[in-house]
Amino acid sequence: MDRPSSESSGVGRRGFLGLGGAAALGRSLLSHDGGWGRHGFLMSMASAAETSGSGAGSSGGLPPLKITDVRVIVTCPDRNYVVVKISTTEAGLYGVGDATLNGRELAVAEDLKQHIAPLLIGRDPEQIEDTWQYLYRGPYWRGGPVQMTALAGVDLALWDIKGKRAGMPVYQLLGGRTRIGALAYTHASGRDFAEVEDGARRAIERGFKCVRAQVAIPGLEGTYGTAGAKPAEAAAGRVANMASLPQTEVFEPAPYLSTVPRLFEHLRAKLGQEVELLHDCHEKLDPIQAARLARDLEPYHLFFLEDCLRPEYKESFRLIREHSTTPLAMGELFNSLWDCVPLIKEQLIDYIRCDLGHIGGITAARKVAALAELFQVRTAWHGPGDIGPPTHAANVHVDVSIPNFGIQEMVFFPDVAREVISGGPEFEDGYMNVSDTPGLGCDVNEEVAKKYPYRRSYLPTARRKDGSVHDW
Ligand code: CS2
Ligand code: MG
Repeated sequence: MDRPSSESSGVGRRGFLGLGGAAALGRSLLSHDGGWGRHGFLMSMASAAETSGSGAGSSGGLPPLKITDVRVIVTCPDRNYVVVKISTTEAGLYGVGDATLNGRELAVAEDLKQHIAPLLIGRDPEQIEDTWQYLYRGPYWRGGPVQMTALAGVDLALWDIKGKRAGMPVYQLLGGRTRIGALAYTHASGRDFAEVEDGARRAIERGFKCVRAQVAIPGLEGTYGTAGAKPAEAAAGRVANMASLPQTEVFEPAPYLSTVPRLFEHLRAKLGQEVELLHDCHEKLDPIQAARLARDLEPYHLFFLEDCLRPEYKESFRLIREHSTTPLAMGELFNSLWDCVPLIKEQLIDYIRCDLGHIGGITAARKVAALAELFQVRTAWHGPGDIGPPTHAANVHVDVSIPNFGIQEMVFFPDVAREVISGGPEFEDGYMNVSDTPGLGCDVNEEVAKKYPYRRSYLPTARRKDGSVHDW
């Protein structure tokens, strides 16, 4: 079946979208005599070659746009990052996204290079939702952290392009500001309570109003979240700490469950009530253990207790709720929008903390945020050192444009990382903010990136004292 080109039909994909709706579809079908039924039209919708259409584009009379190149930059300035750079037919107009998945960087990079880039060349970069749906549902094998991280990298780059083209920061495209900045938290960790207290005091002096506290558990080597006396941002998996094979940490619930409430008793006694305190369990607990911890922490009024349970056990949050009023947060290991639904609609959590970089980017996050809004759940997007500045920027663009923002985790990137990936949100007096630079506000220097080739690295794994595997 011959497919009329958009030039010959005069009603290309953009023309259809510009007119909008069924009336335009009818007109476009009627404008062809013979040989071009529904299938032909849909082929036309899908055809990369026809995305440009003819005449004026849909963006305020700007000419149509096509994707010309998708570059995947894997670099290790301080730790590994995967950057997606999407170029367009407009000279100098490109978007920068982040597709970093700690420990599986090359899997995402290959997915992007081998499977996704060919699908993007020739597409209209302004059709973000359509591209998201196409990449998510199109391949049949949907979901999973690798594919959703790749999709997030593309999504961020496309929002960046749209913002640059519109001459607006992305938060404006999302509906404009709802707040002056995003309340931020940082990490304080240490070998004992005094070290954690020192870390928290340093954070407070720096302007933070909210601090996540983790302490080493006596008798357990290298407990998660503790990095000696170093501030977390200086120790969060940098190259110097990377092992070429995973390190093994030891975890036992009994000493953990008895130590953590005493840590917060200490911190409240020394720091007072004003500072907001948080704690991350990192999916290590069974339901009844999590319920006990949440109950034991009640007197210390945490901002939230994070990721108590493994991501598979959403219904088990009911048990914690039955026993405690400590606010709960969950979600950094989710990679599907549908993971969020039961927790939100049953109000089993207070904060949804997906990783925008692993759940499909801004297009996914704004749906999660909107669902959460309807159930009085706030956002607390994952903001660790192992996702790159474009994802941190995306976090804050969403944060400052939604009504139900809660809190934003953040890190200070080292200078060497910023040499490669510049821009991103800034911290000031307890809040994160983005500038009014059009797009997401990040850029990548490909030449400098080449100076820092990929280095294989793994997150640690955990075992119980009896040698059996535990969740990290
Ligand atoms: C942590 C992360 O930030 C957090 O809440 O759980 O730092 C986590 O350890 C890493 O993202 C894992 O790579
Ligand atoms: Mg966490």
